[in-house]
Amino acid sequence: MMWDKRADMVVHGREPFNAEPPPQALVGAVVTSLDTFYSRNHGPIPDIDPDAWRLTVDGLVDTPLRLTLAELRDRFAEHTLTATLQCAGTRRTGLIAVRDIPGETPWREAAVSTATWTGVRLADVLAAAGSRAGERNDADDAEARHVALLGPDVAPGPAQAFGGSIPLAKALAPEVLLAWAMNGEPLTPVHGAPLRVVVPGWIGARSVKWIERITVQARPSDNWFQAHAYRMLPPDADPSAIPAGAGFSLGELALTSAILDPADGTTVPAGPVTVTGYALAGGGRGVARVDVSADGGATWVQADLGEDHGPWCWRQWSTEVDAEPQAGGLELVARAWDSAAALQPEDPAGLWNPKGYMNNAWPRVRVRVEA
Ligand code: MTE
Ligand code: MO
Repeated sequence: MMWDKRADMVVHGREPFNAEPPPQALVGAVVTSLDTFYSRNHGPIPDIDPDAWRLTVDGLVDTPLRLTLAELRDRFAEHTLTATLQCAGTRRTGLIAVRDIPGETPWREAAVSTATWTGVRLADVLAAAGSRAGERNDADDAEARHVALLGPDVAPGPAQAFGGSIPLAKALAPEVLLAWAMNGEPLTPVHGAPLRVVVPGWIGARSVKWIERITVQARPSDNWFQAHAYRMLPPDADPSAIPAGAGFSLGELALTSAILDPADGTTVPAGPVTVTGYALAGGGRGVARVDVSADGGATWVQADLGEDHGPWCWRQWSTEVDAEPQAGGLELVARAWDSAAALQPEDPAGLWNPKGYMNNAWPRVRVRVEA
Protein backbone atom coordinates (compact mmCIF):
# COMPACT_ATOMS: atom_id res chain seq x y z
CA MET A 1 0.00 0.00 0.00
CA MET A 2 1.50 3.33 -1.07
CA TRP A 3 -1.13 5.63 0.52
CA ASP A 4 -1.45 7.87 -2.57
CA LYS A 5 2.25 8.70 -2.68
CA ARG A 6 4.33 9.26 -5.81
CA ALA A 7 5.86 6.18 -7.39
CA ASP A 8 9.46 7.29 -6.72
CA MET A 9 8.97 7.71 -2.97
CA VAL A 10 11.88 6.28 -0.92
CA VAL A 11 9.96 3.68 1.09
CA HIS A 12 11.78 2.64 4.27
CA GLY A 13 8.98 0.32 5.35
CA ARG A 14 5.49 -0.63 4.27
CA GLU A 15 4.03 -1.72 7.64
CA PRO A 16 4.41 0.56 9.43
CA PHE A 17 4.49 2.84 6.40
CA ASN A 18 7.57 5.08 6.43
CA ALA A 19 8.49 7.01 3.30
CA GLU A 20 10.23 10.19 2.19
CA PRO A 21 10.33 11.77 -1.26
CA PRO A 22 13.51 11.86 -3.36
CA PRO A 23 15.28 15.08 -2.28
CA GLN A 24 14.91 16.74 -5.70
CA ALA A 25 11.12 16.49 -5.33
CA LEU A 26 11.28 19.15 -2.58
CA VAL A 27 13.22 21.69 -4.65
CA GLY A 28 11.69 25.11 -5.10
CA ALA A 29 8.25 24.49 -3.60
CA VAL A 30 7.39 26.07 -0.26
CA VAL A 31 4.30 23.88 0.07
CA THR A 32 4.83 20.16 -0.53
CA SER A 33 2.17 18.42 -2.61
CA LEU A 34 0.24 15.69 -0.82
CA ASP A 35 1.65 12.87 -2.92
CA THR A 36 5.19 14.02 -2.03
CA PHE A 37 4.78 14.80 1.72
CA TYR A 38 6.84 12.37 3.84
CA SER A 39 5.03 10.02 6.20
CA ARG A 40 6.17 8.53 9.49
CA ASN A 41 4.12 5.89 11.28
CA HIS A 42 4.79 3.68 14.28
CA GLY A 43 1.96 1.22 13.72
CA PRO A 44 -0.71 0.36 11.17
CA ILE A 45 -2.73 3.25 9.72
CA PRO A 46 -5.99 3.04 11.70
CA ASP A 47 -9.26 2.58 9.84
CA ILE A 48 -11.42 5.28 11.43
CA ASP A 49 -15.16 5.67 10.86
CA PRO A 50 -15.53 9.49 10.82
CA ASP A 51 -19.14 9.23 12.07
CA ALA A 52 -18.16 7.22 15.11
CA TRP A 53 -15.02 9.29 15.81
CA ARG A 54 -15.08 11.67 18.81
CA LEU A 55 -12.49 14.01 20.31
CA THR A 56 -12.32 13.88 24.12
CA VAL A 57 -10.85 16.79 26.09
CA ASP A 58 -10.38 15.99 29.76
CA GLY A 59 -8.03 16.12 32.74
CA LEU A 60 -7.59 19.37 34.66
CA VAL A 61 -10.51 21.13 32.97
CA ASP A 62 -13.81 22.48 34.29
CA THR A 63 -15.93 21.08 31.46
CA PRO A 64 -14.69 17.93 29.77
CA LEU A 65 -15.65 17.89 26.09
CA ARG A 66 -16.63 15.14 23.71
CA LEU A 67 -16.94 16.49 20.19
CA THR A 68 -17.78 15.26 16.72
CA LEU A 69 -15.81 16.78 13.86
CA ALA A 70 -18.89 18.82 12.82
CA GLU A 71 -19.21 20.21 16.36
CA LEU A 72 -15.54 21.13 16.44
CA ARG A 73 -15.83 22.94 13.11
CA ASP A 74 -19.05 24.73 14.21
CA ARG A 75 -17.95 25.86 17.62
CA PHE A 76 -14.49 27.23 16.90
CA ALA A 77 -13.01 29.73 14.47
CA GLU A 78 -11.17 28.26 11.50
CA HIS A 79 -7.50 29.11 11.00
CA THR A 80 -5.08 28.31 8.19
CA LEU A 81 -1.30 28.26 8.62
CA THR A 82 1.64 27.18 6.50
CA ALA A 83 3.94 25.08 8.67
CA THR A 84 6.76 22.61 8.15
CA LEU A 85 6.75 19.20 9.85
CA GLN A 86 10.08 17.56 10.45
CA CYS A 87 10.78 14.15 11.91
CA ALA A 88 13.39 14.10 14.68
CA GLY A 89 15.10 11.29 12.74
CA THR A 90 15.69 13.36 9.59
CA ARG A 91 19.27 13.01 8.30
CA ARG A 92 19.92 10.09 10.64
CA THR A 93 22.07 8.63 7.84
CA GLY A 94 24.63 11.31 8.71
CA LEU A 95 24.84 9.99 12.27
CA ILE A 96 24.87 6.34 11.12
CA ALA A 97 27.98 7.26 9.09
CA VAL A 98 29.63 8.28 12.39
CA ARG A 99 28.59 5.10 14.22
CA ASP A 100 25.90 2.52 13.40
CA ILE A 101 22.40 2.97 14.85
CA PRO A 102 20.74 -0.45 14.54
CA GLY A 103 16.97 -0.73 14.38
CA GLU A 104 16.18 2.89 13.49
CA THR A 105 14.88 4.07 10.11
CA PRO A 106 17.75 5.47 7.99
CA TRP A 107 15.95 8.71 7.09
CA ARG A 108 17.77 10.91 4.61
CA GLU A 109 17.21 14.65 4.16
CA ALA A 110 13.56 14.55 3.12
CA ALA A 111 11.67 13.41 6.25
CA VAL A 112 10.47 17.00 6.29
CA SER A 113 7.67 18.66 4.33
CA THR A 114 5.45 21.72 4.45
CA ALA A 115 1.67 22.03 4.20
CA THR A 116 -0.97 24.68 4.56
CA TRP A 117 -2.99 23.34 7.47
CA THR A 118 -6.59 24.24 8.22
CA GLY A 119 -8.26 23.64 11.55
CA VAL A 120 -9.01 25.22 14.90
CA ARG A 121 -6.64 26.46 17.56
CA LEU A 122 -5.95 23.99 20.34
CA ALA A 123 -5.97 27.09 22.61
CA ASP A 124 -9.61 27.81 21.72
CA VAL A 125 -10.65 24.23 22.48
CA LEU A 126 -8.77 24.26 25.80
CA ALA A 127 -10.42 27.58 26.69
CA ALA A 128 -13.87 26.10 25.98
CA ALA A 129 -13.04 23.20 28.29
CA GLY A 130 -11.92 25.68 30.94
CA SER A 131 -8.41 24.34 31.25
CA ARG A 132 -7.19 25.28 34.68
CA ALA A 133 -3.91 26.64 33.46
CA GLY A 134 -1.39 27.06 36.19
CA GLU A 135 -3.96 26.44 38.94
CA ARG A 136 -3.24 24.24 41.92
CA ASN A 137 -4.55 20.76 41.42
CA ASP A 138 -5.83 19.25 44.69
CA ALA A 139 -5.40 15.71 43.44
CA ASP A 140 -1.62 15.73 43.24
CA ASP A 141 -0.78 19.22 44.42
CA ALA A 142 0.86 20.12 41.14
CA GLU A 143 0.08 22.56 38.40
CA ALA A 144 -1.72 21.86 35.13
CA ARG A 145 1.28 22.41 32.96
CA HIS A 146 1.18 19.82 30.19
CA VAL A 147 -1.24 18.74 27.50
CA ALA A 148 -1.15 15.04 26.64
CA LEU A 149 -2.10 14.04 23.10
CA LEU A 150 -3.23 10.49 22.35
CA GLY A 151 -3.94 8.65 19.12
CA PRO A 152 -5.51 5.23 18.58
CA ASP A 153 -2.74 3.47 16.64
CA VAL A 154 -0.83 0.80 18.50
CA ALA A 155 2.86 0.40 17.70
CA PRO A 156 4.21 -3.16 17.78
CA GLY A 157 7.22 -2.59 20.09
CA PRO A 158 5.78 -0.94 23.19
CA ALA A 159 2.27 -2.29 22.31
CA GLN A 160 0.89 1.08 23.27
CA ALA A 161 -1.14 3.70 21.42
CA PHE A 162 0.93 6.56 20.04
CA GLY A 163 0.96 9.68 22.18
CA GLY A 164 3.05 12.42 23.71
CA SER A 165 2.66 15.80 25.32
CA ILE A 166 3.55 19.44 24.95
CA PRO A 167 3.84 22.05 27.67
CA LEU A 168 0.65 24.01 28.27
CA ALA A 169 2.39 27.23 27.19
CA LYS A 170 2.99 25.76 23.73
CA ALA A 171 -0.50 24.25 23.58
CA LEU A 172 -1.95 27.74 24.16
CA ALA A 173 0.17 29.32 21.41
CA PRO A 174 -1.83 30.45 18.36
CA GLU A 175 0.15 28.35 15.87
CA VAL A 176 -0.85 24.99 17.40
CA LEU A 177 -3.79 23.60 15.42
CA LEU A 178 -6.18 20.69 15.39
CA ALA A 179 -6.27 20.30 11.62
CA TRP A 180 -8.68 18.49 9.31
CA ALA A 181 -7.24 19.76 6.04
CA MET A 182 -3.86 19.91 4.35
CA ASN A 183 -3.30 22.11 1.27
CA GLY A 184 -7.05 22.67 1.12
CA GLU A 185 -7.88 18.96 0.90
CA PRO A 186 -9.36 16.82 3.66
CA LEU A 187 -6.64 14.95 5.55
CA THR A 188 -5.88 11.58 4.02
CA PRO A 189 -5.79 8.48 6.27
CA VAL A 190 -1.99 8.34 6.30
CA HIS A 191 -1.73 11.95 7.52
CA GLY A 192 -4.20 11.57 10.37
CA ALA A 193 -7.81 11.80 9.13
CA PRO A 194 -10.20 12.91 10.45
CA LEU A 195 -8.16 15.21 12.76
CA ARG A 196 -4.53 15.66 13.74
CA VAL A 197 -2.52 17.97 15.94
CA VAL A 198 -0.01 20.28 14.22
CA VAL A 199 2.69 21.61 16.56
CA PRO A 200 4.76 23.97 14.38
CA GLY A 201 8.44 24.33 15.27
CA TRP A 202 8.48 21.10 17.31
CA ILE A 203 9.56 17.59 16.36
CA GLY A 204 7.01 15.83 14.14
CA ALA A 205 6.29 13.24 16.83
CA ARG A 206 4.29 15.78 18.86
CA SER A 207 1.92 16.39 15.92
CA VAL A 208 -0.24 13.42 16.89
CA LYS A 209 -2.36 12.02 14.06
CA TRP A 210 -5.88 10.58 14.41
CA ILE A 211 -6.07 12.53 17.67
CA GLU A 212 -8.71 11.11 20.04
CA ARG A 213 -7.89 12.40 23.50
CA ILE A 214 -6.41 15.64 24.79
CA THR A 215 -5.70 15.67 28.53
CA VAL A 216 -4.60 18.65 30.59
CA GLN A 217 -2.32 17.37 33.34
CA ALA A 218 0.38 18.24 35.80
CA ARG A 219 3.18 16.22 34.23
CA PRO A 220 4.43 15.28 30.80
CA SER A 221 2.71 12.25 29.30
CA ASP A 222 3.98 8.88 30.49
CA ASN A 223 3.26 7.48 27.02
CA TRP A 224 6.15 5.42 25.59
CA PHE A 225 6.81 7.98 22.86
CA GLN A 226 7.27 10.75 25.42
CA ALA A 227 8.83 8.94 28.36
CA HIS A 228 11.09 6.45 26.52
CA ALA A 229 11.37 7.35 22.82
CA TYR A 230 12.10 10.76 21.32
CA ARG A 231 14.61 11.57 24.00
CA MET A 232 18.17 12.74 23.59
CA LEU A 233 20.18 10.06 25.36
CA PRO A 234 23.83 10.33 26.32
CA PRO A 235 26.08 8.54 23.78
CA ASP A 236 26.89 5.64 26.11
CA ALA A 237 23.22 4.81 26.99
CA ASP A 238 21.86 1.41 25.93
CA PRO A 239 18.82 2.26 23.78
CA SER A 240 17.28 -1.19 24.39
CA ALA A 241 17.11 -0.63 28.16
CA ILE A 242 16.19 3.00 28.58
CA PRO A 243 14.60 3.77 31.93
CA ALA A 244 11.61 6.12 31.68
CA GLY A 245 12.75 9.71 31.80
CA ALA A 246 16.38 9.02 30.85
CA GLY A 247 18.08 11.74 28.84
CA PHE A 248 15.90 14.69 27.96
CA SER A 249 12.71 15.02 26.02
CA LEU A 250 12.87 16.40 22.48
CA GLY A 251 10.57 19.31 21.77
CA GLU A 252 11.65 22.31 19.77
CA LEU A 253 13.41 21.63 16.50
CA ALA A 254 16.98 22.81 16.08
CA LEU A 255 18.28 24.92 13.21
CA THR A 256 19.05 22.65 10.28
CA SER A 257 19.52 22.66 6.51
CA ALA A 258 19.98 20.23 3.64
CA ILE A 259 21.27 20.23 0.08
CA LEU A 260 18.49 18.87 -2.14
CA ASP A 261 20.10 19.20 -5.57
CA PRO A 262 22.53 18.07 -6.89
CA ALA A 263 22.24 14.69 -5.18
CA ASP A 264 25.19 12.99 -3.51
CA GLY A 265 27.20 10.80 -5.87
CA THR A 266 25.82 12.31 -9.09
CA THR A 267 27.73 13.89 -11.96
CA VAL A 268 27.27 17.55 -12.91
CA PRO A 269 28.37 19.32 -16.11
CA ALA A 270 31.42 21.60 -15.84
CA GLY A 271 30.57 25.28 -15.47
CA PRO A 272 27.88 26.97 -13.40
CA VAL A 273 25.85 24.56 -11.28
CA THR A 274 22.75 25.53 -9.32
CA VAL A 275 22.77 24.22 -5.75
CA THR A 276 19.42 24.21 -3.94
CA GLY A 277 18.17 23.20 -0.53
CA TYR A 278 16.08 24.11 2.46
CA ALA A 279 16.82 25.56 5.89
CA LEU A 280 14.54 25.37 8.91
CA ALA A 281 15.15 27.33 12.09
CA GLY A 282 12.76 25.60 14.50
CA GLY A 283 11.05 26.90 17.60
CA GLY A 284 9.68 30.02 15.89
CA ARG A 285 13.05 31.51 14.98
CA GLY A 286 13.77 32.55 11.39
CA VAL A 287 16.46 31.52 8.92
CA ALA A 288 18.81 34.49 8.60
CA ARG A 289 21.50 33.33 6.19
CA VAL A 290 22.69 30.26 4.28
CA ASP A 291 26.22 29.85 2.90
CA VAL A 292 27.33 27.32 0.30
CA SER A 293 30.82 26.05 -0.38
CA ALA A 294 31.95 24.13 -3.45
CA ASP A 295 35.38 23.28 -2.04
CA GLY A 296 34.59 21.40 1.14
CA GLY A 297 34.28 24.54 3.25
CA ALA A 298 37.42 26.49 2.27
CA THR A 299 35.47 29.32 0.57
CA TRP A 300 31.78 30.26 0.77
CA VAL A 301 29.11 32.19 -1.10
CA GLN A 302 25.84 33.40 0.38
CA ALA A 303 22.80 31.67 -1.07
CA ASP A 304 19.62 33.50 -2.09
CA LEU A 305 16.80 32.80 0.32
CA GLY A 306 13.35 32.05 -1.07
CA GLU A 307 10.22 33.84 0.05
CA ASP A 308 9.67 34.15 3.80
CA HIS A 309 6.45 32.43 4.88
CA GLY A 310 6.92 33.05 8.57
CA PRO A 311 8.72 31.39 11.46
CA TRP A 312 6.88 28.04 11.23
CA CYS A 313 7.95 27.43 7.68
CA TRP A 314 11.22 26.36 6.09
CA ARG A 315 13.11 28.63 3.68
CA GLN A 316 14.12 27.34 0.29
CA TRP A 317 17.50 28.60 -0.87
CA SER A 318 19.61 28.38 -4.01
CA THR A 319 22.88 29.65 -5.42
CA GLU A 320 25.22 29.01 -8.32
CA VAL A 321 28.71 27.61 -7.92
CA ASP A 322 31.36 27.07 -10.54
CA ALA A 323 32.16 23.40 -11.12
CA GLU A 324 35.71 22.87 -12.40
CA PRO A 325 36.55 19.35 -13.58
CA GLN A 326 38.96 17.89 -11.01
CA ALA A 327 40.09 14.57 -9.67
CA GLY A 328 37.94 13.47 -6.75
CA GLY A 329 35.08 15.80 -7.72
CA LEU A 330 33.57 18.59 -5.66
CA GLU A 331 32.43 18.63 -2.08
CA LEU A 332 29.39 20.87 -1.67
CA VAL A 333 28.70 22.06 1.88
CA ALA A 334 25.96 24.28 3.32
CA ARG A 335 25.62 26.06 6.65
CA ALA A 336 22.71 28.11 7.98
CA TRP A 337 22.31 30.77 10.65
CA ASP A 338 19.07 31.50 12.46
CA SER A 339 17.63 34.80 13.67
CA ALA A 340 19.29 34.25 17.08
CA ALA A 341 22.65 34.15 15.20
CA ALA A 342 23.11 30.46 15.99
CA LEU A 343 25.10 28.59 13.34
CA GLN A 344 24.56 24.89 12.59
CA PRO A 345 27.24 22.64 14.10
CA GLU A 346 29.92 21.67 11.59
CA ASP A 347 30.63 18.13 12.66
CA PRO A 348 28.09 15.32 13.14
CA ALA A 349 30.44 13.31 15.42
CA GLY A 350 29.58 15.33 18.52
CA LEU A 351 25.86 15.05 17.74
CA TRP A 352 25.81 11.24 17.71
CA ASN A 353 23.24 9.77 20.07
CA PRO A 354 21.97 6.18 20.47
CA LYS A 355 18.59 6.80 18.77
CA GLY A 356 20.01 9.02 16.05
CA TYR A 357 17.87 12.10 16.54
CA MET A 358 18.38 15.73 15.54
CA ASN A 359 21.31 15.58 13.17
CA ASN A 360 21.66 19.22 12.22
CA ALA A 361 25.32 19.22 11.15
CA TRP A 362 26.39 21.01 7.96
CA PRO A 363 25.11 18.97 5.00
CA ARG A 364 27.80 17.69 2.62
CA VAL A 365 27.33 16.31 -0.89
CA ARG A 366 30.01 14.88 -3.22
CA VAL A 367 29.58 15.23 -6.96
CA ARG A 368 31.75 14.33 -9.94
CA VAL A 369 32.27 16.96 -12.62
CA GLU A 370 32.02 16.01 -16.28
CA ALA A 371 35.28 16.81 -18.04
N1 MTE B 1 0.67 10.20 15.31
C1 MTE B 1 0.25 8.95 15.50
N2 MTE B 1 -0.98 8.76 16.01
N3 MTE B 1 1.03 7.89 15.20
C2 MTE B 1 2.30 8.05 14.68
O1 MTE B 1 2.98 7.05 14.42
N4 MTE B 1 4.05 9.64 14.00
C3 MTE B 1 4.59 10.95 14.40
C4 MTE B 1 3.59 12.07 14.11
N5 MTE B 1 2.28 11.72 14.60
C5 MTE B 1 2.78 9.36 14.48
C6 MTE B 1 1.90 10.44 14.80
C7 MTE B 1 5.85 11.29 13.79
S1 MTE B 1 7.24 10.61 14.48
C8 MTE B 1 5.94 12.20 12.77
S2 MTE B 1 7.45 12.71 12.20
C9 MTE B 1 4.72 12.76 12.15
O2 MTE B 1 3.52 12.26 12.73
C10 MTE B 1 4.67 12.45 10.67
O3 MTE B 1 3.51 12.98 10.10
P1 MTE B 1 3.10 12.60 8.62
O4 MTE B 1 3.03 11.12 8.48
O5 MTE B 1 1.80 13.28 8.37
O6 MTE B 1 4.18 13.16 7.73
MO1 MO C 1 9.04 11.59 13.59
